Amino acid sequence: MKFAYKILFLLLVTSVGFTSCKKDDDDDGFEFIPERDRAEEAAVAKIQIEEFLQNHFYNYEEFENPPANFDYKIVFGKREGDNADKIPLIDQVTSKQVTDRVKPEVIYTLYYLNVLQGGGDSPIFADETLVTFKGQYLDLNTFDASDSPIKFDLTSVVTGFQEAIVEFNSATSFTENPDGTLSFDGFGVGAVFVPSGMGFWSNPPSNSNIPIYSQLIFTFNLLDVTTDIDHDEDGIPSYMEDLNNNEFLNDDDTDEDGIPNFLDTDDDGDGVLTRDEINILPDGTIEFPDTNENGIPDYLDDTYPNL
Ligand SMILES: [Ca+2]
Ligand SMILES: [Ca+2]
Ligand SMILES: [Ca+2]
Ligand SMILES: [Ca+2]
Repeated sequence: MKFAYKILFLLLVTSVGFTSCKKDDDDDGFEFIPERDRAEEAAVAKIQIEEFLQNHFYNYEEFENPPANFDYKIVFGKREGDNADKIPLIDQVTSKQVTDRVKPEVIYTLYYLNVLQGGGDSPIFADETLVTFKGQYLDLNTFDASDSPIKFDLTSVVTGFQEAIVEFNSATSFTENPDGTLSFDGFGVGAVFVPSGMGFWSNPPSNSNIPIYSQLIFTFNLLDVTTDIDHDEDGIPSYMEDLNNNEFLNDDDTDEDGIPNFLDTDDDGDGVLTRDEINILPDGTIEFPDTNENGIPDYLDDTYPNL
C-alpha cells in the first residue's frame, strides 16, 4: 500500500523538467532531448485512448445483475471472439474538457466511466479520499493496485485521477466487521482514461517502471472523503489557499519563495505566521483582517506589519 501511494504521488512533476536525457550510444556523455510538445502529445493520447474505448468493454452485465459476492470492481475486456458484440466503452463513457496545467492552450477531452455515482459526499480538488483502485496501461497490464482501502490526497495525485474522482460521491454508509475491516455501501464506482499530459508525462515515479508519456487507466471505488484538509496547518483550509481559483494549488505562491501557499505557514514571507495574521472565530469562521486598509489581507501583505 505504501508503494501504491508513492506511485500516484505527482507533486509538481507536470511543471518541472524541460528536458529529459538518455544515454547516447555514440558518445560517452548524455544527450539531452527536448520534452515532447504538449499539444502534439495530447493529440496522440486522444487517438490511443479513443481506440481503446472503441475496442474494449467492461463487465456491465455483472453490474446489471450482480452475481453472489460480486466485488463491484470494473473489469475490462477486448471486444473480440465471443465478446465481439459487447457494447464498446466509447458508447458508455462521459467526458469533460480540462485545461492543461502547464500549457493552458492545450485542452484535453478527459474520458471517464461512471458506473455507480455513489450516494455520499463528493470530494473537491483539495480533499483526501479513501479508495480502492487499480492502475493499468492501455494493454491492460497492471502497474499498481490496492484492494484494501487507501487514502489519496487529491493535491498529490495525477491530474487525470483528481479531475475524474471529483465527479463521484463516496459511500452512503459503512459498517465495521468483526475482524475490524469496514464494509461500505452505496459507494461510487468509476474509471478514468488519462492522457499522458494529465498523468506522469515525462516524469513517472523513479521507483516505478512506468514508461514516459504513458496513457493510464485508473479504476476506483470511492469510499470516503475528508474535507477541509489544512496541509500546512496555518488555520486556512487548503482549498481557500487556491487564490487564482484554478483548482490547482501549486501555482499560488504569494511570497514567491518556491513554497506554494497551501504548504507555506507564512504566506507573505513577512516573518509573521499566517496563523497570527488571521482570526478564527469560535464557530470556525475565518476572518482576514486588512489592518492598513490597502485591500490586501494582512496574511498576504508583506508591507504589514513592518517589523
Ligand atoms: Ca493552510
Ligand atoms: Ca510561498
Ligand atoms: Ca499557507
Ligand atoms: Ca505572514
